[in-house]
Order: sequence, then structure tokens, then C-alpha cells
Amino acid sequence: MTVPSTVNEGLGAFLAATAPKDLARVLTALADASIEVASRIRRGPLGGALHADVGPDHDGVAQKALDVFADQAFIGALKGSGVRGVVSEEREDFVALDSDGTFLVAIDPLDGSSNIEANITIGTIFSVLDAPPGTLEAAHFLQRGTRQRAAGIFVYGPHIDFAFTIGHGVSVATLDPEDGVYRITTRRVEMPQASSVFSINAANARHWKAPVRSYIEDLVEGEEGPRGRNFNMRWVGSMIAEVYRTLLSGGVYLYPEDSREGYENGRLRLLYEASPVALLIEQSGGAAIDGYRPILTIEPESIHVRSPLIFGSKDKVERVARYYGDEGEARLPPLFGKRGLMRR
Ligand code: FDP
Repeated sequence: MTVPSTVNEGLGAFLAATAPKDLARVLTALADASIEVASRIRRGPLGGALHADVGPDHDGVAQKALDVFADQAFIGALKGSGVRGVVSEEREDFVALDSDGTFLVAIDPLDGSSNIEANITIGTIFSVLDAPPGTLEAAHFLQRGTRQRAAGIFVYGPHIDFAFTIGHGVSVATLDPEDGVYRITTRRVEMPQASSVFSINAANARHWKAPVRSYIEDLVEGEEGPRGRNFNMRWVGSMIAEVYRTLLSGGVYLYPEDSREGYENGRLRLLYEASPVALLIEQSGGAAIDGYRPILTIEPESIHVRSPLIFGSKDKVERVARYYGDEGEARLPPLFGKRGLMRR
């Protein structure tokens, strides 16, 4: 059961009591930067055109002014916090920070950039890893998700929440706008298993592979279909908002691979999107897969590698995995359209 906090404990005191000192320092630096980013977001257009395109990033994707501001705020705050290097979605190469640092950070400084102008929830996603010994190189970041020391999201919505894990459960701190201090509001999040919500960009339906098409079709058919009950769809278009809603309310989220060029491995990045999200989801009692494998077991091939991502309540994710399973993979394409499979 989700355990709320009743003592109004500050984030600093909570981390001092629950996290190793060096790790607490990194999380505190990240939290400090998030306050800077949040206060910039709160001013909206009064602080300048945060959604303005400032050029393509290293991958050819439009980079917004707020992407760049957030990237600089987080990297700036991590200097001197014991972090040897950072991989950021906004930069092609890693950034070297403290040469004697013992941690690495992978970060998406601003998730949901296309929603900035519309004043819709956006956020930051990060992952903390141990820094292997030796001169820093990109290969040091290529660690599977099970090796994360911490992961978290800052959710810039109607209020600011920080959901994080250091490997034993997920806690949430909320930023108090009165004094600019994060206070623990939920000591332990337990994701509900029962939910009728699914979340996917249905505009891509014609590009999906058979397992995803078949799974979603069965949900959409509702009471008249094989599942015999109705479902509901939510799609914010900021993954961070879908992650947070799923942590608190359950459901299932899918950004699968599809047949579009460049989407062979989905859209989301393994190191600083899928991996930290998977750790948060698992630590709250849910599951996260790429269709076939738990996200946390995947060995990253490069720092910006993408991965399909399906996460949510455990039984729902297990069901999706059955659609992807050997039997489904082998039998779905020819039978697709009659849809008699995998409806357990
Ligand atoms: P964005 O590029 O706007 O930062 O991380 C990528 C992401 O947002 C997710 O937050 C969002 O859900 C997704 O892209 C939206 O992608 P589609 O437009 O392909 O659905």
C-alpha cells in the first residue's frame, strides 16, 4: 500500500537518513537544479520564449530554448557533487566533470519539449551509475539498468514532484513554493495493479507490429471483445506525465518499435529514459519490458541508443509480453485480422 508521509520531512533530512552520503549529494545537486528549472518554467512566456527552436540537436531533432537551459542547469549543478561525467540527451558526447567523482549521471534534462508552449506537464528524467575506474570514456556509461544506484523524475506540472528511488522503493517529495524546499509527501509508492487505462500514440497504429496491434485492438473492442470489459485511453504526449500517472494509478504505457524509418527500436532512449523509468516502475511494484526482455537487463550498445518501452502494472505488462511471446510472434501475423490469440 502507498505510504503517505505525515511528518513534513525535508528531502535533505530524508536522504541523510536513507541514502549513502555521496549519493545523497548527487541527488541534492539534481534537486537544486530542478528548482532553478521549475522557477524558469513557472514564469512561462514572461521569462522568454521557452519553446523557441534553437536549432537541431545532434540527432537532427528540434531543440527548444528550455531544453538548452535545463541541460545547462543540471550539468552546472552537478559540478562538484562527486559526478565524474554526464550523458545528456542534448549533447552528442558525454561531459567530463569531477575527475575524482565516483558516479556517472545520464539525464534527459527536459522531457516533453513539444508540450512546453501549451503549459502541459513536462519533466526531467535521470539515472545514477557507479563510475568505473580509469579515464572516463563513453563505454563507462554502457551499463545495464540493474546497475543503477538511483533514478528519478522531476515532474513540472501544476505542482512540482520529485519521484525517486535509491533501490529500495520509490518516494516522492513535493516542492513547497512557499519556501522552495522539497518535502517528502509519500514515503513509499505502491502502484495499483487494477486499472483500465492504457496509453499509446494511436496515430502510429498502422506502423505497429502484430503483437501491439492485436493487444490494442483487444482493448479497444472493450465489452464486445475478447477482454469482455471496457478500457480507457490517456495520452499526454509527455512521457514523464504518463510515467507519473502510472506510478500512482497503474495502467499500461507503450512506445513500441514500429515500421517507420528510425523507429525500429522505438523512440525513447535507453540510458536516460527507459532505464530510469524501468527502475522506478519496478521499485513501485510494476514491470517494464521492450516487448521481450525486462528493460533493466538490456546491455546498452551506445550512449544514445533507443529502446521500445512498455511499462505499467505487472499483470498488464505480462499480458503484453504474452502477445510478443514466441507463440504470438509465430502465429499472429497469418492469423492477424481474425484475432483469436493471446486473450488470456
Ligand atoms: P519530446 O520529444 O517532446 O521530449 O522523450 C520523447 C517524447 O517527448 C516523450 O515525452 C513523448 O511522449 C514522445 O516523445 C512523443 O512522441 P510522439 O510524438 O512520437 O508520440
